[in-house]
Amino acid sequence: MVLKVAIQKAGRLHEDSLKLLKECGIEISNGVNKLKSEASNFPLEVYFLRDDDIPQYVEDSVADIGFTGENVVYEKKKKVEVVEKLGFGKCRLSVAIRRHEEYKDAGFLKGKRIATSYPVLVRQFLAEKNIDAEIHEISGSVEIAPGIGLADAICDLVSSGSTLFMNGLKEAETILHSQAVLIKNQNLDVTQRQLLDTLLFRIQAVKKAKNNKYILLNAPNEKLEEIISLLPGMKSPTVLPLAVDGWSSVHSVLNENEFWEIIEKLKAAGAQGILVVPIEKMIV
Ligand code: PRT
Ligand code: ZN
Repeated sequence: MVLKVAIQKAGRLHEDSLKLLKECGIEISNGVNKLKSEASNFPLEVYFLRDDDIPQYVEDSVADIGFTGENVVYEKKKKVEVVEKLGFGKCRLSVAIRRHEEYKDAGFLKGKRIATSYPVLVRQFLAEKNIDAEIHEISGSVEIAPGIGLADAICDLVSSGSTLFMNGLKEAETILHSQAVLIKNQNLDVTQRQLLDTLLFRIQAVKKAKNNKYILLNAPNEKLEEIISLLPGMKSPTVLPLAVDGWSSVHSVLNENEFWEIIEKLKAAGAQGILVVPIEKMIV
């Protein structure tokens, strides 16, 4: 019995999807040019597909699970379940208009022509706002539509914003925040579910490790109490005596979000020789 996973064949999610599997200790034999590949040390088969097709293949049990963008999952409306956000492929689906125009709210779109590759999500957005507008579905290069007079506005994926800028457009409103997610078929059997749980356990350990850093520092003993109070740690920080009298080495784990703030406070409290080390896996 193997678990069949669908990942993007080529494109923005391909490398990160393979990298995540690798970080989970899963070795995929090369052969990206093939449709299918196998893991040598985990009961996993990898199918390389177009991102847009992945929800359909997972719904139809051609693949048991898949890595694809939330934008694709919600646009395609297939019967699949989102199991886990994967932390890469981050972008947003936004309405954009010509740079010199003013957008106060979605009322701007009333009676306008909107070009997009996401007709389902745009229609849903317009319905929520109670706005009548014309949707022009196009499959690529949506950002050139206003320039050639095909549309008054667009709705497309944005990450850095440079594509919009280069086409004389500006982002007006975000309708969806998206990232790569793991989706699963709704009818997995017991063995498939067990394999998925094993994979998920590893994915979560990798994700958690990425959001945390291991920190080591030296502290004068009279400042230890204050320094320890600044550190969360997994349980509590580790404190070891240094070879020099009156000093200790303190080890702990810090979350990325509060990292800089705590480092500043540690320095102010007298911590020295602060080392910050990436964590590879984190199991709590
Ligand atoms: O062949 P296949 O169908 O598999 O690939 P594709 O061309 O449809 O998809 P691809 O590889 O471009 O994107 C795959 C997934 O990556 C998307 O479904 C999103 O979930 C995610 N993603 C993240 C993005 C972006 N960021 C992104 N910036 N997908 C597309 N873009 C495009 C956007 O459409 C626009 O043209 O990049 C341009 C904007 O980028 P910025 O940086 O200029 O703002
Ligand atoms: Zn695609």
